Amino acid sequence: MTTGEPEPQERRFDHREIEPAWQAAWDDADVFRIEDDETDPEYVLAMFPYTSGNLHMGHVRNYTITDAYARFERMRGESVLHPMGWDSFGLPAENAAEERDTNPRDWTLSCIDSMKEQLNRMGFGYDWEREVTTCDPDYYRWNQWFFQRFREEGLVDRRAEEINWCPSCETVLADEQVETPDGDAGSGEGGVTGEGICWRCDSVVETRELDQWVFTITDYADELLEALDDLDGWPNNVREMQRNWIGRQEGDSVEFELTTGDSVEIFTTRLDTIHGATFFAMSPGHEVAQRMAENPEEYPEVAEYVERAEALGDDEELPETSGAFTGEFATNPATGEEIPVYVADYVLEDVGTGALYAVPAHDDRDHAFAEEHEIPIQQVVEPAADADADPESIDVQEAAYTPDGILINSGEYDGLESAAAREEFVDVFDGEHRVEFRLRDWLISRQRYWGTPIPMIDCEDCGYVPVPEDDLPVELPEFVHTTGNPLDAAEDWKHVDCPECGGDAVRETDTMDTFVDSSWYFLRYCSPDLDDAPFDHDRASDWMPVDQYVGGIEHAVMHLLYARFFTKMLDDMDLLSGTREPFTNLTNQGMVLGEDGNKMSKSRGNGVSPQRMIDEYGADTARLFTMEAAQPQKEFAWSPEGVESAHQYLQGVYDLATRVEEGAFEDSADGDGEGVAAYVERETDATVATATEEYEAFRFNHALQSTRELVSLLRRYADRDDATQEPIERGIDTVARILGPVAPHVTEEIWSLLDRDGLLAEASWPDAEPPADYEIEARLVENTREDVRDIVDVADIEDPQRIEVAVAPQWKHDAIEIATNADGDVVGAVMSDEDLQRHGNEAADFAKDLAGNAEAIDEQLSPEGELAALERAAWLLRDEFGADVEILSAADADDDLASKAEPGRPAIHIEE
Ligand code: ANZ
Ligand code: ZN
Repeated sequence: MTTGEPEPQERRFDHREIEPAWQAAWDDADVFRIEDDETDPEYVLAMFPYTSGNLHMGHVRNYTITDAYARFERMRGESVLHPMGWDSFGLPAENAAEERDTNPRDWTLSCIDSMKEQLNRMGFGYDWEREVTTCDPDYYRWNQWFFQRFREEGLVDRRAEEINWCPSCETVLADEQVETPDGDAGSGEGGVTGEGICWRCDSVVETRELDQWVFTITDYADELLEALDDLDGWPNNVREMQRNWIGRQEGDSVEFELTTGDSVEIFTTRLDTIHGATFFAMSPGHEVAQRMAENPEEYPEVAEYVERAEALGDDEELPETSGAFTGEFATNPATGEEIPVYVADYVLEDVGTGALYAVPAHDDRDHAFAEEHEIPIQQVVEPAADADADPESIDVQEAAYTPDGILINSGEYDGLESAAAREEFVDVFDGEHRVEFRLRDWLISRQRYWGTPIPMIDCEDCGYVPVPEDDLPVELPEFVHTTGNPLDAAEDWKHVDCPECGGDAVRETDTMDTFVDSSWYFLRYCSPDLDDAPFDHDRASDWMPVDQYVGGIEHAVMHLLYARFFTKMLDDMDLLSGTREPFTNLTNQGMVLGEDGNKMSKSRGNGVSPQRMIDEYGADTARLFTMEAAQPQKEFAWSPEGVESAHQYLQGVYDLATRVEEGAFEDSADGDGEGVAAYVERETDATVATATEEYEAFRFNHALQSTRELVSLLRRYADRDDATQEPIERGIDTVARILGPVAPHVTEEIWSLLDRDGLLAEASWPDAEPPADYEIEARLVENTREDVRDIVDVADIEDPQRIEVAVAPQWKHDAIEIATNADGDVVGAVMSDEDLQRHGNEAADFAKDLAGNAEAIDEQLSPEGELAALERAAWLLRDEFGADVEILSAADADDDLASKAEPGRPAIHIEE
């Protein structure tokens, strides 16, 4: 800056003006549009929103991440597919329609309008020509089409399932429509087996068995599980959650004879322990237990226990050790002993066969149960010779010993290893080796209006007949306000002629689970308007899989598993070629917490409205703040100071750009000024290198931090008399490009101030040549500055006049080199070097210092390198302390001073 003038006022941008203007400019230039003939673009995708009508901060964070990444990739020359759409079916729209005297369609479309406007105000760059809306018949017709194709492939089944039924409304209720008697709406509690009441009429809800449609996802259980191992781009916790959900268990089933006369099949993963079975247990839902419960005269305790178990809500359970003795016994086929039979809630109905033999000596839950019910504990496995545990130290009366080992107390099988015993026992006890999954088939029937009608027709004579392809889509009829399912009430819609015999028939009135919609929307983006197929085979095969998928952890299991399942089915049906997995890389963004550190919520009143943020500070500030606050995966708390700081920072960058525009700096500098300029250039290069690496690694906050450091350097430089146009202009140009993906509007404004061609959104990412040895140099400079501050501080120097900085001589560098390569005897190795011997005691002392911490020695620059680096940075010391600064080689420095210098740690002398 030229001298003597008064400090001009900071120039500020007005986000209310520039943000809409740049959004319009991007739109006019079709920046975010991607052509159909593009080959394999970078596919960047955020989970599409449910159409609640309101964008919340979680959305803002999610969508800022993908938008920033998409813009970054575009600047790097990639063609980028970054689409958006609406997950727009679902129960809340029906509720809203009931409350507001409208219908789900109009309600949903108005929500979409308002959310789209909010997204656009955030400056997110989507290819809106690819917008996908799941409640649109042009979309959901393909759900129906898939249903028919899957059915042809044998992947659709219809079977009896338990559902909630309101006897007075005469309708099926979703779990969310069942309330607890004290009015806990939508908790799902009291569903199916509970004492729930109907949300509409307060009648007690019954359970009924109704036939429901399922997709047989279990056919793919093995592949869905195994392929997780190769999904390296996914977080481990998500893969683990899917593994648990699929829950593969390999074991054996064996029949036990009961004194009731039943022959009951059990499932075990530890058939080797069968000789140690001291009781038998089955779940309250097991058919034998159910039969007993229906006979309270003979089985009063079982009847009472089963009733208690059935009264539990979905996420309630009885104590782990609770159970009822049936009075009956089972014969242990291994020992011929009679063991007591219990009904116990810890045995789950839908795992294995719902019955087990229990071995308290080798299973924790069985052990706890045996202690409570005073059942004998019999050890049958002891640690193998090579195990960590000592056989003598095992006391199974105290605690179960659960690992595999060597059989004991097992008659002729003593001495066998567990694994070998399991293999042998399957034959001996006439069992069957089985692989069991926890995963159940996917029940897609929903007894609701606002979803995709299941395209089947029920004919008295022909049974279920598919709606012919030509008649698709089966569109939803007008919504009517009714107590039951509006589809049941839609008489005109419901009654049709059977497509096969022409006789009287009725449509299926169930609609599909909305997870069907989200299982393939990412494919529809490839060809959103196609009207003779769900998506273009070639294009989808080329564009898929999604390269970067970002969304909430709440979708770790269902949505992601269903989408994987769909992709595999479609690939097997040749609708895709060679795409077995939909999402290569997955990021789950962390939560945005309220200022108080709690989850944002209406009831706490700690929410922050994106609307208000945009009005007050602008989209750029909101985006920058959320991206600076933490790495995408981490949660962070909202902070008004953080928002303010982000805003002031952007204003500062803008102000500096206006000074560049005005040409407020010198054309050229000489001497000192040249060195300073070189330093700024080097820092600019280094920032580019760091930012590139960090953006690639999805650590945007690190990139933004180093950009902030560059900006503060540029501002300090700009305040110098010898500041020249060129390094500042290049610096600001670079900052604009690096900040562009995160704060796209103000950086466009800067771009145009700098008089650059075209739009920043379409400009190239800065070149990323990292300066040689930058890290080492930065550390040297930082340490030296710290040391000077410390000395000034400790020696209480008020006005330093002259600062001498001397770098270490070559021989110390040589000594370090020898020390790092020495095995053990560092002093010996150093002192056996002839050149070093010449430095006598000084070298010996230095070697002793090194010996203490040879491993901890960092890599160093050469003495010439240190000299050059410190000369470049000398101006920082000069500006900070207002003193003359002299950087000296060891030879030029005073002997005393030079002798104190070490590589990486120059010696410092300060005169007052
Ligand atoms: C006898 C046995 C002995 C078992 C032993 C374990 C250890 P993990 O291995 O925990 O994943 N099981 C079988 N059906 C069950 C059901 N419906 N509900 C709850 N538990 C059930 O699960 C496999 C074991 O869980 C099986 O092996 C069975 O207990 C129990 F020393 O059988 B085991
Ligand atoms: Zn018929």
